Amino acid sequence: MTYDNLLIERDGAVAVITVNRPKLLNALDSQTIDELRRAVLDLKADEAVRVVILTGSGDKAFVAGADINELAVQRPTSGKEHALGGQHVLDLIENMGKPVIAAINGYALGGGCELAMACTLRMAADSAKLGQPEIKLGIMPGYAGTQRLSRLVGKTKAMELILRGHHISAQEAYEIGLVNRVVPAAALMDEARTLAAELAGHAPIAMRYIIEAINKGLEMPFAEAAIFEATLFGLLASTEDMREGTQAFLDKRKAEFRGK
Ligand code: CO8
Repeated sequence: MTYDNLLIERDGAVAVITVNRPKLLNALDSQTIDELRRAVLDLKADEAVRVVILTGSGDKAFVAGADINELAVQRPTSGKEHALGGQHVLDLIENMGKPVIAAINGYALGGGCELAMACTLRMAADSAKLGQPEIKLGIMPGYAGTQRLSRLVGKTKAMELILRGHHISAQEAYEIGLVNRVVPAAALMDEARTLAAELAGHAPIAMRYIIEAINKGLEMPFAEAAIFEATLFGLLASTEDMREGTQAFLDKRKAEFRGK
């Protein structure tokens, strides 16, 4: 599959998607959103890929938002279609069934912050800046940022970040629970690859069900979510990986998970 605005690299069980429009700080135009959709579906279907890293090209930006050149000429109907199209792609990322690590190497603003929030885990360079500055353009988040940000950091912080539209540092993002970890900028990709390698050694079906239990379960009443969890737990008992994992512990050896 070929892409104009993405770079895809495969290294064993880990794939790296790089949004590659550095002159526009990796802003997401419709074509890039569609390329992301195709890349995510391709990597989801590829059983050899167990973990994905998502990052931006260059050292200045992860993604500086939706492409404002397109936003400037949108009409009500096309605006809604753009927002729904982007939401669909972010849903695909969130529910890909494999951990997706956002390696936030610079500005993650607007649609860029929304993209990072759809990822399973977020690691930020200490130089990164995050925010939802849409209000300054007379608009609001459209890739479900009002919802994901409130769920990740709580209503109080989300209201302030989205209404003020200011940028926050990676350290502040860590303190409010928006990112999992802050690392020196020069070490970001090495750290992301180390985490990806760790996760790639885990049982893929168990990881898929954990992501599903947390994502879907958070939208359910607690008691139903707990039953959903128990059902997925039960399903794991049918996997070779469960037998391998438990037997390896008893044999005092390292488990080799095959995703079966
Ligand atoms: N879209 C288009 N072009 C952009 C964008 C963007 N989001 N961000 C930066 N660029 C361009 C600049 O215009 C500039 O282009 P040129 O060199 O041709 O003048 C180039 O990238 C470099 O940017 P700057 O010169 O501005 O670099 P600075 O270091 O001075 O500033 C900033 C960096 C602070 C990141 C600044 O570029 C900025 O504020 N960018 C805009 C950030 C923003 O507002 N993002 C939110 C956009 S709205 C959004 O994401 C909504 C999502 C939901 C949409 C749903 C429907 C589609």
